[in-house]
Formats: sequence, structure tokens, C-alpha cells
Amino acid sequence: MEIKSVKLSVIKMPLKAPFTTHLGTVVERESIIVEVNGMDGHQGYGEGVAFSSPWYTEETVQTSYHMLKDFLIPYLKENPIAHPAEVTEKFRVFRRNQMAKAALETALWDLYARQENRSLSNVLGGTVDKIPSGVVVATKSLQETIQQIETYLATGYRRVKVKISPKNDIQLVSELRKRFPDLELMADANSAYTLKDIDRLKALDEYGLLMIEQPLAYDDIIEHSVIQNQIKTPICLDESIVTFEDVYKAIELKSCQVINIKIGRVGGLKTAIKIHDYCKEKGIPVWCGGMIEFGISRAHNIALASLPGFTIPGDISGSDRYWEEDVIEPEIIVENGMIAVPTLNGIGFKINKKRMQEVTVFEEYFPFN
Ligand code: OSB
Ligand code: MG
Repeated sequence: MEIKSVKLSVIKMPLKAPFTTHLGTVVERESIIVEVNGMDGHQGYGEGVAFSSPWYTEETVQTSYHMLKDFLIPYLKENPIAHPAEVTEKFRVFRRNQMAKAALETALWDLYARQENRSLSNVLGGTVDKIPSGVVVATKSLQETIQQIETYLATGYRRVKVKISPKNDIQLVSELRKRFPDLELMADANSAYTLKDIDRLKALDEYGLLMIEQPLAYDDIIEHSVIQNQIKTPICLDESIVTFEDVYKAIELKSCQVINIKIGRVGGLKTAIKIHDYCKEKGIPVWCGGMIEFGISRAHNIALASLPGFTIPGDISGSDRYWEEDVIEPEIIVENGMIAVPTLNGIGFKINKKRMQEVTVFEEYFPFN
């Protein structure tokens, strides 16, 4: 792949409404958009999904920018690749920094697919032409949560996820069950519990949740197996899965029955697919997680979620879930609870140049000659 230059753009946009977990509230999203320019005139796009502060993982927008500018882009310049599947192995010389790596790796996949005149879904091995869409409701009050769920159900979303902690869990889940007895409902704890809370987690077994996501520490695998052994509701791991080896350990130890795959958290599409393939072989269902992202990352998620092991609706909602106006066109839309997998080349969306300009706070070019 002959590369002419890479461009990094830091963009910033307010969310339509605050997104609240027990760890804090997100009101504004800052991201790095990576544009890779091929010698042949094609472009590929990727999106860094680290947040402005390290509340979800240790990376931030600033650490990602530093990694991209000072290590990953110079390394790619000095070590040309023939195919995007080579990038992950090459980047192993730099430890971790998964989201920074994924931002550049995903842009190279998009560029490659466009150069091949194929959709990214086709290049990755996608097998479906539409994917089911789930939505996350993360508000401060029960009242707001109920209102939002009603709105999203009316627009067709198939599955709802709420955020729980020992402060709201039983009350929230039992109220929602009364209101929405048949709803495909799941709960994400973002590490709000410890082993001492086992009784609270056992009590949640009564409400027919699809799964409980990441109840224990963000870096735990062993104690999740202790909990999973004592509750019926499947545990899904999110934060604990940062590498393929983490998946191997979690499955061997029976720490979970489901895995949430986020391209950024695992360092790119290559590892995401490796995890998907392994989970499929082991009979572990996977779904695609979300990062309150813009359209570029959303488009990569759609392509990934078109692979056959993604049997559970992911946190892939429409552009209008979070944004007044997204940075891609057309925007991502949910129809009857489904999102169409694009058939156009690459990620299948164009950059909305006008919107990009409005939200860009900083940009920088890195020529390869
Ligand atoms: O834990 O899945 C999570 C958003 C930001 C950080 C972590 C998580 C989330 C979500 C997905 O819950 C939200 C979305 O993108 O719709
Ligand atoms: Mg989660």
C-alpha cells in the first residue's frame, strides 16, 4: 500500500443529552479522525475512540495523539505494508495503546477496501446485509430512563441496555420489568461491584436480563468466574478484554458467557476478527460495543458486526442517537430496528466536509515523502 500522507483531525461535538454512568457524565465528545491518503488518490478513514479523560480505559485523546504522531505514523512511514492485516503484528513493538493503534489500522482497512473496489464488510468476511440495532440509555433518573426507552422502542430499537450500580440496580431493573415485561433488556455495571456484592448480583437473576456486563473490576478475569459460577444470568466482559489472550483466559476460566468486542479496545479490526473467530469456535456469542462515537467508527462497527458470530444486537445506534449532525453522509439510520450494511466501497460513507470543518479544533498533516 503506497501512502502519500496521513492527516489527523481533532474534532469536538456536544452530545444531544448527557450520558451518565456511576463513573461520571459525558456531555461533550472529542475524537481524532485519521485520514490516510493513498498514492492512487484513494482515502481511508479511521476514528480514535479514547475519551478526553481516562475514565473508561487508560488512554485519552492526548495520549492517542502522541502515540499516532510520535510513534505509529513514523513507524508506518519507515515500514511499508502490503495489506492492512499486517499492521497489528508490526505495531506490537509499541506496547498497548490499543485505541491509538486501532484509529490508524481501521483507516488502512478502509483505504484497502476502497482500492480493491469492495465494501469493508465484504473484505472482512461479512455475511449479512443488515444488522440488528441496540441502544444504550444512560440517564440520571428512572423517569428519564422510562421516557427514553419509550422513544427508542417507538423508533424500532430491538434491545435496550441500561447502566447499573449498587445505588440503583434492583430498583431500576424491577421498575423497568414492570413497565416493559417483554423487552430485551441488559445491564452494564462498568465495574461498579466487588465480590462482596454477590447477593445483589444474585438478586438480579430474577429479572430475565439478557446479560450483566462487566460487574467487577476493569482488569479482572478470575473473580468474574467466581460470580458467573453462582448466577444464572450470563456475564459479558467488556473492559477486561483488551487482547486476544484475555479472551482465551476468560473462556478457559469460564469468567463469562458472552463477549463485547470493541475495535478500539482490542487494538483494531485484525484482533477483533481473531476474537470473533475464536469465540465462534468456542460457542461464545459476541456483540459489537459502542464508544459514543461518530459516524466513521460507527461505520467500522457495522462492517464488523456483519460477520456471522455477531448473533446479539450490539450498541450500534443511529447517528441521531447522540448527534445533531454527524460527520458522515448519509447519516447512519435505524429502520425497523435494523441498520443496512453498506455495499459501496470501503466503509461506505462519505465525509461531510462542511460538518467536519465546523467541529475541527486542530489538524495536522504528515507527508510520507
Ligand atoms: O461500557 O459499553 C460501555 C460508552 C462509553 C464507554 C463505555 C461504554 C459505553 C456504552 C456504549 O455503554 C454507548 C454507545 O456507544 O451507545
Ligand atoms: Mg460496557
